[in-house]
Amino acid sequence: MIREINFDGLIGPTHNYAALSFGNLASASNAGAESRPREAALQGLAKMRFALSLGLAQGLLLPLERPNTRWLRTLGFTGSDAEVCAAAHDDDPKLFAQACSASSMWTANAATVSPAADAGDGRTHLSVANLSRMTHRSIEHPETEAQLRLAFAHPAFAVHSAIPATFGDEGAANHMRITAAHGEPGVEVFVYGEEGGRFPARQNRRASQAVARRHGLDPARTLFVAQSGAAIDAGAFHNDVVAVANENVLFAHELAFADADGLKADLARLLPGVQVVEVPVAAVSLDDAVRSYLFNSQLVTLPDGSMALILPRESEACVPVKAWLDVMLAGNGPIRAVHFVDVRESMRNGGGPACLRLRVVADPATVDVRFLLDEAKIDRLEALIAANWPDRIGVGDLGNPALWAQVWAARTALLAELGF
Ligand code: SUG
Repeated sequence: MIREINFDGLIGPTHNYAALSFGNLASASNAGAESRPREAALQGLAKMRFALSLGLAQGLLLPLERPNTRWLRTLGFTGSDAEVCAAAHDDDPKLFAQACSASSMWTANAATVSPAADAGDGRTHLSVANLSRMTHRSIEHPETEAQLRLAFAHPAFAVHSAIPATFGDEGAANHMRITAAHGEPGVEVFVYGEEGGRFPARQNRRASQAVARRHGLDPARTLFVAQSGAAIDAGAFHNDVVAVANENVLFAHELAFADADGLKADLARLLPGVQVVEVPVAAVSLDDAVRSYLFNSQLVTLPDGSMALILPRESEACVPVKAWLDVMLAGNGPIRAVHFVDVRESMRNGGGPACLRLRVVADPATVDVRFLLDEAKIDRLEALIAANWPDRIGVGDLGNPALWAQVWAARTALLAELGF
């Protein structure tokens, strides 16, 4: 049966706060804070467990190998893995922090996915994102690609390598799909940023166009729309910080797009049943939207056909956002329930519930079962994380050889547990 599967990134044992993402306000403001990798991974798993309890299909992607000695070797460091790490840390602590980042947890940036119903050849297409605008993220794509080729090896899928780094591509975080139902043909909306503001625009229009071309999308049902400069300047480094779509519903901030009226008119023309739930700036400022991550929520269709939002707790704590949600629930719009989850460790690096998952519309029977989750597997993963993930990492700890040994062993234990 075709359904939406959420593949969450299992939060890796090197999760830390190194302030690597310029333009991501949470990442910058937590520079140097002590992280809790074990807590972070358990929070992520609790979210996955909650999604399962709602009757949704849930998968996972694995943390990448960090510290990334393969990358450091390409930069001239030599010797054993520990020698490579020690030399890199001594020579260039910032570079070494980039090699240590657990940023692959944010799988909304792993790839852009076009379901089979939209693609010319009837296959589900995944284009691995190059993430070339941030050094620590630009090193994810080779391992991400290897993993996606395993998970989606079935002929129902086509996995494409990252496009050339010249054009920044940040994956599904800048892509939305509006459709009557997940398995039906949809309108794909690619959102890009224009340079010239105070922060980098991470998604390039030509990257989006290349992905659409490679996926064989119908140009008449594909839209390319610009993010508003005001949203990027307020810290919306990806479109999914100010908008999210699910089936026929687009949930967005009034200032998310450069031309919101044009987008709404195009959607109404292409999919007459579309419903736009727009939050006015008068109710929630862009600053509050970015601080609370209201739109970085998972908008999901439950088995009874109704829609619910899975939001970060920070949305509940933000007074104007909570007030707006209460008014929304009292009305008769398409979103009928809200649930708050604790993903604080990820949030402090700018990653909310939606950043942590990659949506793939497919038949779960065509996915490598090692990447799919059930309650029993979550139990086993929780025990493994409790036993192997570091409790805390301060930025000063990244140079500690005992930490490298612990995190490599933790990942090896994870791969063995999952049968890799
Ligand atoms: O790319 N943060 C990530 C957060 C990604 C969120 N994803 C989506 N919006 N879909 C980023 O900026 C911070 C890492 C650090 O500073 O240590 C970081 O990479």
